[in-house]
Amino acid sequence: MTGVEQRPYRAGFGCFVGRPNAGKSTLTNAIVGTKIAITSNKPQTTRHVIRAVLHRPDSQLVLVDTPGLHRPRTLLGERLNDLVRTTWTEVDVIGLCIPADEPVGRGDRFISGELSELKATVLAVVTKTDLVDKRRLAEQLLAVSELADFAAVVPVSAVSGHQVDTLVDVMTGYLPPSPQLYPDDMLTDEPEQVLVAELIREAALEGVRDELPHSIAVVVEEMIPEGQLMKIYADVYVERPSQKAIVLGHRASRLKEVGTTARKQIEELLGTRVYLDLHVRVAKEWQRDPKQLRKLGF
Ligand SMILES: Nc1nc2c(ncn2[C@@H]2O[C@H](COP(=O)(O)OP(=O)(O)OP(=O)(O)O)[C@@H](O)[C@H]2O)c(=O)[nH]1
Ligand SMILES: [Mg+2]
Repeated sequence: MTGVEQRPYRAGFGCFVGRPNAGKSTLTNAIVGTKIAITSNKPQTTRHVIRAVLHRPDSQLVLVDTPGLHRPRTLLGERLNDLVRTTWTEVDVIGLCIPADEPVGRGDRFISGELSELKATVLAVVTKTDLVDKRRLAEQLLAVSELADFAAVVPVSAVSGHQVDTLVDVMTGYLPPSPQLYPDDMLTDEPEQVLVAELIREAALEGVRDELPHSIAVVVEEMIPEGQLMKIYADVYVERPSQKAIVLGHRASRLKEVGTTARKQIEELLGTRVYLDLHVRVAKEWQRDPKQLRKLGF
């Protein structure tokens, strides 16, 4: 024996859960080092289950980004919560995300109660530590650790990068010994059309308020490569004509801005020049309509 311990290769699934806006998607992106999930300061930004893969020489951590768990008010809300709960039963390690700058609340208690029933290892992640001072952080760590019997409590900032590697080390430690699950170069199994639609939705969420963020859905109808150019045709759905007017803006000026912002992001993602054609359409009350939900991919 040389005294050097041979560590087995580990691979498995992890996910972050927590209230809407807790910072789950931002943290997922920070860990894999690429923008895979879109983020915004509006609650309930994430609507799909997105897998993002972190490759290390001795491990593979597959992070499943899920929507925030919330009290559903629509059929869409119910579907999203179902997605979250299904994911919980399929992962090895779960990080319950609680922002450092908000008091531990009923929502957090409710979620941590549900998690205690699962077979996965549950740890607490105190997010957005860059927003508070040391004293406040210490208080929050204490409050969070009193919530449940967590395997660990890890403070982290996805924005400054503070402790992101530590969190990965801790999560990886709870993965089972296993062969590699995804090929070396695979960052996500999300189809390109969906990633593109999400980048458009992220741009469309910028600057809109109240109910409107929830009413926006985006579907990429076509992506046609033409030489060095990718032509993309996409529909932006809203629920009412009045919302369509807001999304368009005066003489379609707002939609133009959305298109410009999204196009830059898509060009970065695809590594080609992009021509982006956006149409705004009304799909009446789609969040409550099973047929329309299916059409929009839920
Ligand atoms: N200052 C700071 N802001 C953060 C950090 N992480 C996330 N945020 C911000 O918090 C907001 C919500 O982040 P998201 O990652 O979209 O949150 P989420 O939990 O995925 O939200 P849902 O998908 O709606 O459930 C965004 O405005 C982020 O920029 C952080 O570490 N520091
Ligand atoms: Mg999210």
